[in-house]
Amino acid sequence: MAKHFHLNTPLLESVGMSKRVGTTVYLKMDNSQPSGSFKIRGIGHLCQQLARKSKGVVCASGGNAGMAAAYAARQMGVPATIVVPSSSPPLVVQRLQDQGAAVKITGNVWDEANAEALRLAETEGLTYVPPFDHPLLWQGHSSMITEVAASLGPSVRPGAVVVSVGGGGLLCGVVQGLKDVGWMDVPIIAMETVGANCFNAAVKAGKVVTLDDITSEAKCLGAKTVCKKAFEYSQCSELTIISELVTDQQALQAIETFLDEERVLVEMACGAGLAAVYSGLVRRLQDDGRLPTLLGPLLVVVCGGSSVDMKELTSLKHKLQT
Ligand code: PLV
Repeated sequence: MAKHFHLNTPLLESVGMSKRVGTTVYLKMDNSQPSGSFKIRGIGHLCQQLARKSKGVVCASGGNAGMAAAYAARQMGVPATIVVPSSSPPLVVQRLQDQGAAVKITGNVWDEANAEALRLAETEGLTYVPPFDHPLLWQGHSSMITEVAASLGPSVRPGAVVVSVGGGGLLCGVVQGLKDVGWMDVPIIAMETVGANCFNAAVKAGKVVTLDDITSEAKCLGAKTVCKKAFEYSQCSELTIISELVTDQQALQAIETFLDEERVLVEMACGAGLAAVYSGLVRRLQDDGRLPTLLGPLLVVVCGGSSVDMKELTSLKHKLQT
């Protein structure tokens, strides 16, 4: 069996983004992972550790954690059941089935699908695969930063890192990776959309809180409660984590600009991160003194995502009227 299920992804310089920010922007292209997103790093690692002899895995997902679990399970010859909320577009269900998974649609948002996945794990004796809240996931995700450090070489370090936050697993993995390579002082810009803002709400409240509902179209950011570890990191004085929000319209515009300029289609969860550059947020943070005026290279994690195609993009444009 392969050592890892994930790939060492390209680190590309973006001319268009660099022009906008006024510093070199590097894109970590995790959209090109097998399964379509960074999720395979952590989930592949977790499945290799916990599901080798499993009679089956079960994962609740907005889509991409499920895609990664289904991919890893197929590689391991283990059956996969993925529970998705009804808010996930039909194309996600199709793609999961194409990956060989049995798909169950339960509840309206991820938290409800997760309750069903936990129930199935219990009653059917399946291995539960969490999408964002587990140390093995964070360890797996941290490989992304180790790869970036190797690509950039010892003389270059990022001025800041941009990530999207759903349940906070990617953020925790990035923090761990930054620690591993000695970049703990590099500021992280943690991006969410309005209406899928559980991390921002926790930072503002000074404690983990649960959102009433997910009203954003970025359904893969749609956990109602951020994981405890991500919140703890936000309170850690050795780290600088800047929590910021964009609107769905800004995330969608970012997807379109990214498609035009980089010729890559990503979903809303990733668009939220890209919007940090395209909406002018990074520049604003510099103007406000929250990031240095002379900023070192900006690292943007292109987390990817399978919940998008041209039809879905058109439907989002219609819904959000951009
Ligand atoms: N998506 C999870 C959680 O959904 C899922 O089930 O697929 N970018 C993309 C493309 C994602 O799919 C996700 C998470 C994130 C970013 C955020 O990662 P997280 O959850 O580790 O903060 C509810």
